[in-house]
Amino acid sequence: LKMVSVRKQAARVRVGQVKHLSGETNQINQTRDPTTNANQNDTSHSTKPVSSFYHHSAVDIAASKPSMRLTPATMLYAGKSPDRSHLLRSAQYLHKELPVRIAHRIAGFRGLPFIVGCNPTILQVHEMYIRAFQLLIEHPRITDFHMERNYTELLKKLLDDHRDVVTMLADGFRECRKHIQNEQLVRQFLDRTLTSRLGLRMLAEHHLALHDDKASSTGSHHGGRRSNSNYVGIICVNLQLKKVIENWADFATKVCEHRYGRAPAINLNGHSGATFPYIEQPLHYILPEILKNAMRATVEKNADASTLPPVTVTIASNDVDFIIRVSDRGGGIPHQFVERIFDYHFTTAGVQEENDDNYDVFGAMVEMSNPSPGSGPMHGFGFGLPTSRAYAEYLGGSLKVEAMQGIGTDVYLRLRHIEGKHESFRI
Ligand code: ADP
Ligand code: K
Ligand code: MG
Repeated sequence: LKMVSVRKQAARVRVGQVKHLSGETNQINQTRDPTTNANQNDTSHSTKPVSSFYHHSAVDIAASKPSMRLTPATMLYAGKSPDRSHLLRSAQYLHKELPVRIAHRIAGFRGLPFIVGCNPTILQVHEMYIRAFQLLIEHPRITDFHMERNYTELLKKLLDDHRDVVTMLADGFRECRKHIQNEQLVRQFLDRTLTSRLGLRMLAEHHLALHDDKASSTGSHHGGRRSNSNYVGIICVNLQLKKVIENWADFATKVCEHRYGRAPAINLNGHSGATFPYIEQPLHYILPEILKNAMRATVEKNADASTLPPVTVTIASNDVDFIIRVSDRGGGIPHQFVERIFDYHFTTAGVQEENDDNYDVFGAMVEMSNPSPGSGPMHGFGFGLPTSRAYAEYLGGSLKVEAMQGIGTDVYLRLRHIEGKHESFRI
């Protein structure tokens, strides 16, 4: 009982903290909250104070419900109908599902140790989740296409508002790490929050993309990247893995050249003709991180050599999964670090890197569809490997690193096929 009341007290203090941070004395008015630009021009939704949701039973009720994760196959087959009713059904599913998932995340923030939950940056993200929850549950049920349009606009806005969440969490946890003894706690919270975010964004983007499918099939042109017959929502029905890898190899090469003045070649072999249905999004996160790591190690290890040994990417695809191996000759990973490379924030990047003006967590990750080489960082946040592994595992796969100290490193990314022999993953 004592524990419970301590928790309650802590929660109350936290509410006070939010009020303080947002500069309001009585309540946080979402349209005037200076700590975030969310909802600033939004007049269509109620202006209930965020703080009211700290005691709101709606969060608890939603958090007690299980999440309904979809298989990509379900998304694929539910993704087309001539009368566009699939758009309604998709929105109705999200309308039910998103608040549940967000409530789970809010419960995660509430469960953080007090000293961590108080961190201003983490508190700000916590607040963004509450705000999103509020907007989503207050949206009326979706019964017609007009409502569906409204809802889609809301999704777009939320995707945009939450764009920097990973950066903010990385900053926040870095700031309060000195107070945390329990590494496992950080890992668990970030793994869950980041993978849940990946799932949420994939679902929301899938819904938005279903609209685009329609637009392109009626003849409007589409930036050239998506050829409409290739996609159902975010699912590419015949993904050419080699092409995706090549694109990110180009990107990583440019980042590497920008940082070091040169970059190793990247060779591709194995099943380079493999084509299958898959979702590109997670690859857009994982591939640049692995490739940048391999290139960095290669350049730094061979600083005095006139030629750089190439990075070799090997593809294997079978009826269960596909595997991408990235091999470099960057000297491997020193024994004393091997256990730590998957810790969030662990990096061997120097202090100098941190003072770099380009220091910005995920140049590549945030702007995945529109990367701007040279603006993203080569390394330095220590998020590349843990985030990539969490994403791979979320999708029923794995990420393994095998270092040959003195020679180089092999990274194995294994992902399950959408329509493979084994049970599919769920989003
Ligand atoms: P960051 O790249 O920001 O340092 P990562 O999580 O991507 O963070 O990697 C963590 C650390 O693991 C790196 O700082 C580096 O020391 C080590 N590492 C990762 N990949 C390789 C590799 N291919 N070769 C050697 N060391 C590596
Ligand atoms: K790391
Ligand atoms: Mg990295």
